Amino acid sequence: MGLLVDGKWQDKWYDTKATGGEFKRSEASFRNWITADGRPGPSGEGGFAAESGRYHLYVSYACPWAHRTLIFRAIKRLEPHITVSVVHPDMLDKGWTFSTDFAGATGDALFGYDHLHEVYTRDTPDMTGRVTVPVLWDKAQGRIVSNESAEIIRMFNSAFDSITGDRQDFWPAARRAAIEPVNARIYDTVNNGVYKAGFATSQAAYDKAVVPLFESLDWLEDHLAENRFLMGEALTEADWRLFTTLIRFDPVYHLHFKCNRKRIVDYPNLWAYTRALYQWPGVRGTVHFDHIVRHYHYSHASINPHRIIPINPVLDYDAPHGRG
Ligand SMILES: N[C@@H](CCC(=O)N[C@@H](CS)C(=O)NCC(=O)O)C(=O)O
Repeated sequence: MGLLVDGKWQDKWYDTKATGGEFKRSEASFRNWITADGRPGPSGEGGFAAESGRYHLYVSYACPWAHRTLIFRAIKRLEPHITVSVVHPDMLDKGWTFSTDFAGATGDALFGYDHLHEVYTRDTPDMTGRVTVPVLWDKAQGRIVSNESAEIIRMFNSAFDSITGDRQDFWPAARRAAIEPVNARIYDTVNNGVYKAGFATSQAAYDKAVVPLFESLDWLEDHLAENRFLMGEALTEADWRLFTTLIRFDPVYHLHFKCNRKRIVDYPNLWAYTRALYQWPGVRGTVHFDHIVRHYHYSHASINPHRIIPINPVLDYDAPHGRG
């Protein structure tokens, strides 16, 4: 784990000393948008028109943020139009790598690089910042479009609709105002909450993260008793953003990140909801438990110094969910 400083790779772990033991996630650095006609999106520059075969996605199957983009690529029928490279699950001193000695790790299909940081410096030779997945690459201009998953899923939601003919809308204009506060709470206390609990290096920082995490899971459990999805009958991006954390919770976060008041299987509604989303057409194939379990336990030496991969519960995500 490390970062780029003036285009050079430096092996450094997150510095939690300056923040009283709290893990602070940095902002993504590339924020352009693919749009149907190449006009600029809400941030960044224009010139990224939706075209079949033009864009490439770099992902880790382990990463919940990258997983969102893979889900949208699958459910919006973008698989024939956007190519993918999958990094190796081990993120060690050189960061994400393109080693292929793990089933499903593809290597770098575009440049044959060994490390993901080389993709970042191909765009910005003197880049300073973190090297994260997902990365959306424009083959036509030879540059990064975006490395912010929340925005990549919104591009995938609509920019390619006239190419794919798929008009499903997971971010409908009429519901955006209702989706935003739900996303914000889930991001802060659940998606990022598990990381804040797991990477905390003080008791106070851990407590500050883990208590709101379980308050939010209790709230979601109640909400899902009355509602099929977070926004009622409509399946939206808010559900997919929550799902990638729920699917990792029992195999990883419960033990590795010390989020162990309860497991998802202990919440009847959340557990059935997780299975319903897992069984949604196209989604199962985006879930790779081998990468998920290996990545966290093997990569975070500060949490699991002997890199022992735990046996883990056997969970049946294919069991009938009874939620419509
Ligand atoms: N804001 C980014 C966060 C992505 C992110 O933090 N990805 C993690 C993997 S789960 C990563 O690549 N971390 C490497 C690092 O921080 O050095 C997004 O949602 O796209």
